[in-house]
Amino acid sequence: MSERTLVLVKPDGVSRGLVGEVISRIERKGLRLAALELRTVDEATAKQHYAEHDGKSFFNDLVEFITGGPLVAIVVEGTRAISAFRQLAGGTDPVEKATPGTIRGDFGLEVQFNLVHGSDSVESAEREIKIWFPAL
Ligand code: IDP
Repeated sequence: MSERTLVLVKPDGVSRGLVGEVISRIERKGLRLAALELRTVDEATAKQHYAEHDGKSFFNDLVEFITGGPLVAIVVEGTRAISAFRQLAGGTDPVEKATPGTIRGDFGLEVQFNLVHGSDSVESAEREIKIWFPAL
């Protein structure tokens, strides 16, 4: 049951030098990299990616943060890749939800600056991969 998921190493992860750490954990889990690019994203793309959060109190801050510096967009594939990466990432809140041993649990402190994104369902993965890698 091979799946694809869209992973972002967000600008905080890039500026802290954690790209290699994240990729290493993806690879050690047994997942594969299908596409990867360092990119600075424009506001329209960021809003499209986070469309489900439009109208929430943190939406504008989130868009500003995600467009504020280069990020690394990755298509990850493998068996149960969507939930496998969500497990590697840990819960949204790096302190209250993500446990030690996860990316957010090991390296994060604040909800907004939680280092990585991973698609949360097959539908989200398909939608997000189209946004970031339309040629795939
Ligand atoms: P997820 O990234 O774990 O799937 P979502 O609920 O989809 O979490 O939220 C998307 C992103 O929005 C989070 O990763 C985080 O960066 C940011 N975010 C979520 N909730 C808050 C909040 O309450 N304050 C600030 N930022 C938030």
